[in-house]
This record gives sequence, structure tokens and C-alpha cells, in this order.
Amino acid sequence: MLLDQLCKKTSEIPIDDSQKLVIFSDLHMGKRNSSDDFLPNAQLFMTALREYYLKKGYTLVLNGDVEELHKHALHTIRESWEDVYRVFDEFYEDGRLYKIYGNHDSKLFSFPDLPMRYPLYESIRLTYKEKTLLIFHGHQLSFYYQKFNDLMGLILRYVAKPLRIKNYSVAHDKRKKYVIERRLYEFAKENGIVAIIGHTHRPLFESMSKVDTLNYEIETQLRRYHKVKKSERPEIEDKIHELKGEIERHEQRRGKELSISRLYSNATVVPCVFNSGTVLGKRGVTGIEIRGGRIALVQWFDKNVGKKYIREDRKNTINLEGTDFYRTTLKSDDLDYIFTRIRLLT
Ligand SMILES: [Mn+2]
Repeated sequence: MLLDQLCKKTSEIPIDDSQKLVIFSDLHMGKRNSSDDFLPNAQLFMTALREYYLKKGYTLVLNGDVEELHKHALHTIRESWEDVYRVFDEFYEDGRLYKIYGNHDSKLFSFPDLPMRYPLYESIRLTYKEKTLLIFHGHQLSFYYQKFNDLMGLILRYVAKPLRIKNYSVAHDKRKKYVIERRLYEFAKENGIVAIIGHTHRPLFESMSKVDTLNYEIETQLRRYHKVKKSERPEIEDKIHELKGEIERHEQRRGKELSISRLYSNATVVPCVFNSGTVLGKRGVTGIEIRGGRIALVQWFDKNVGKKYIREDRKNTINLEGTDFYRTTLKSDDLDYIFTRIRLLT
């Protein structure tokens, strides 16, 4: 199976508690005009990289779909975003950059002879205390991609572009997203590894989406309800009401989503699938950090766009000094705990 091959041929990078890594994916950089999806969060993203991750000694992992090569030539993108590439260069020159390709920036799909600015990886494999964290873009999980892998270059250059077929390979379709997540879940579970992808633009932490996490929190509150004093119950009722409201608002925006964990009881979902989300989020940039034996899903946002985080969760949110930009930790956990759960639940 393709995924087994991917896992075997990947070079191994041992990590310990002293290393710091940050993973971002799906920038889809274009030519810096109003139709460039990267533009709205570009300043936020670039500042977070330069003023936070670079200074703090993080290794940067760009997990695919960095350049939007389906729509633009590479030299156009590079010229348009030279300032961002200079930040990538700084990571690279310090030996702290891994660039992985996705379906939108694979050199095979566009121009095989392109001069690469950085080495390009299909995946990287981190080992932490002999456990594996496999990082790859995720398009390899789509049936369409596997079946037509060899043809894709041709389709792209000679069919899709002239006919202006849009997003034929972007996993925005709910069903496709679900198939990808589901396949990855089975694969990671079977092999007892943590898998970290991008591609679907949907952040996942421990195999759970945002809605899964909210549902899980409701469950927890419900279980508490009968154990606490009567006087404490109204507070729990309010909390449940609030969580339900948040799920409803989320589903109004995005529609109902299929999810890995719904098929199981939430308590036994194996925490083996992670997704860094996207740099292009309407509410900011999401990414995954690995540091000091912990893994975290974080979000960077501009206070003029995402004020609610500051209000709700002050202790997990920090301001980047001298800017309107904030970083908030949405979820975090110990790697030891995650791998123990994976081992005991599979
Ligand atoms: Mn992709």
C-alpha cells in the first residue's frame, strides 16, 4: 500500500525534548493580488515566522501546497512573495527548514526541470522515544490521486488548465475529506503511529475536529451533572447551553461534517490523526507545534479579526509584542500520553 511505502522510504529525524518544531500547510501562495488566497493572512504568517518561531529556535516544517502552481508559474510566485521566501531562507540557512510537497506544488506536476530553492520531501518521519510521527501532505490518501498519479501531470497541464477546471483535487468536499481522514485513521491506528497531514484544511487534534471536541466536552459536563451539588447545576446547564450554541454556529457556517470519532464512542477514539489546518483560515492561521515532549494545535490571529479568544481564554493566549497579532493554544497534550493511549486502545 502506498502509505506503507511512504512510511518506509522516509528519512528518519530523531527528536527529543530539547527540539522545537512548528508545522504549517496549505499556503497556496499566488501572485499577491486580490485573488491570491494567501494575501489576507500573509502579514500575520510572515510576522509569526520571523518574530516568533525563527527567534525562538523552532524548525519550520512546510507541509505541502506552499505554492499555488496550478494557477501560476513558480517564478511569478517567488517574485511576488520574495519577502516571505527570505524568511524561509533564514530557517533553511540555519538547517531548520523542511519543505514537503502537496498536490498543488509538486514539481512533477508542473515543470520537472525547475530549480529548487530548498530540498523537497514527500514526507518526514520524526522519532520520539522510538515512536513515530509521520508528517506528509495527505493528498496521497485520495483514491483519485492514487489511481491517476501518473496521469495527473498531463491532466493538469493540458486539460485542467485550459478548461479552467477548479479545485478538482482540493479536498474541500465533505465526503472526500471524510474518506481521507478515515483512511489515515485506519493506517495510523494499525501501525501505532501519529500521522500529521494538511490538505483538507480542517484542523484535527487526536483524531478529533472542533465539533468532536465540543461534543466531548458536553458529554463530560453531562456526566458531572448528577455528581455535583444541586447549587452547582445551573452553572453546568449554562455551560452545556453555551457549547451547544457553539456547535450550532459552527454548523451554520460550515454545514454538518462527517467525522472519524462519531463512529466510535468518543472515549475510545485513538488519538493518532492530526491536521495542522491551513494558513488561509478566515479567523487566522492554524499550525501544530511540537516542543518539550508536547504537541499543540495553535492559532495565530489578528486581534481586529478574532477578539473573542482574548476574552475567553486569556491564559492560553499571548500577544506578539509590538503587534496586533496573538497566538492561542487551542489544544495540547503530552506525546507520552498520546502514544500510551494509542498502544492501549489498539
Ligand atoms: Mn492539497
